[in-house]
Amino acid sequence: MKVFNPVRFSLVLPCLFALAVLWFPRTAQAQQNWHATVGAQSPDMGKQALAFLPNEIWIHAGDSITWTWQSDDIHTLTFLMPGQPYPPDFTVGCPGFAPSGAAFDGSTCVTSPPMVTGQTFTVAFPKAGNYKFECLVHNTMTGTIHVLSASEALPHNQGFYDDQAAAQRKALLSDTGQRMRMAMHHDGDHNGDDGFSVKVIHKKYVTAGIGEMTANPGGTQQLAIVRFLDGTITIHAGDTVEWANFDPDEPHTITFGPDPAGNPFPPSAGVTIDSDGALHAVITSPSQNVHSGAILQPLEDEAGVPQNTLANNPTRFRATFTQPGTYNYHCFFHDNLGMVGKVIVVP
Ligand SMILES: [Cu+2]
Repeated sequence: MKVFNPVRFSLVLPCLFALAVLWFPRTAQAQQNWHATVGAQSPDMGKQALAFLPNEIWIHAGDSITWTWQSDDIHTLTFLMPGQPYPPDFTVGCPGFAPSGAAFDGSTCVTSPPMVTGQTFTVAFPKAGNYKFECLVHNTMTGTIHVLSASEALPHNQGFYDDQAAAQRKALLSDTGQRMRMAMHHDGDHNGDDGFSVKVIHKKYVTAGIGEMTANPGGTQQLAIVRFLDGTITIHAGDTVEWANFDPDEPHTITFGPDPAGNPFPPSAGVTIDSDGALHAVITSPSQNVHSGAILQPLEDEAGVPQNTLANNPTRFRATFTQPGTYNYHCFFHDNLGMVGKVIVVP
């Protein structure tokens, strides 16, 4: 019969504690889970930070990162294979979508599905390397993960990245200055009665989105104001309204009636092109369905790639209203964030 020995047993617990103290910090260091965020927005959703916050993180091989989404504009978190072409359609993934917890080592692409506020996605990084990541919906949203070997020291801790994310979020969402002023200058009735302008067709202007792009060593981030500025306007029958996009990247549409069933980028039938390249529709009734198609800034030209022209990417849409009435419109891409407007046509 085994006899209970109080002296020897009393040594067991302290020894276990000592082992735990020595062992747990090392495993935590060897396989740390980091946290970062995807997107951010103002309370009214009108300002969207199209950004990974922060967008540059140093970790050890074997660590993982959990991203939490913080906007109602959709984003993906995507690691393409180095050199892989940027996929043309985010709905099909890179191709396909990975489950949360997937490992990325550069040999196979890993992407989350498009996600919104509150959703999370974890990626594990088993192999040292420098990995670019991006959003398949917004190609101006990029970042870099530096995966170091376990023997190397890391430059920052989680607290640093939390502070950096907060600072970047604040900087992006409060950044309205110059573009906002330009847009206000752009708004209004430039019909020539100030004595300076050339006499032009009686026309009113609406700003369809404003944006600003910024960069840091980790990648690019963007503010997008997904609003029609002075989007509710009153005009006379026969007047023309011009919508212009001031965003470096985000497409917007001016859509009267239901959304088009298929591809939202081309305009609906009957939309013509003015001699200066702007799209133009004539709207004769509040029940008429008219879709501008996407108005957006042409992408930057790259060496060896055919020039991106205004013909492929109109930045302006005009509509001439012939009859009095109330004409509600919205942006195909951003009406869920509140991007809507109204043209009131009086006799
Ligand atoms: Cu829009």
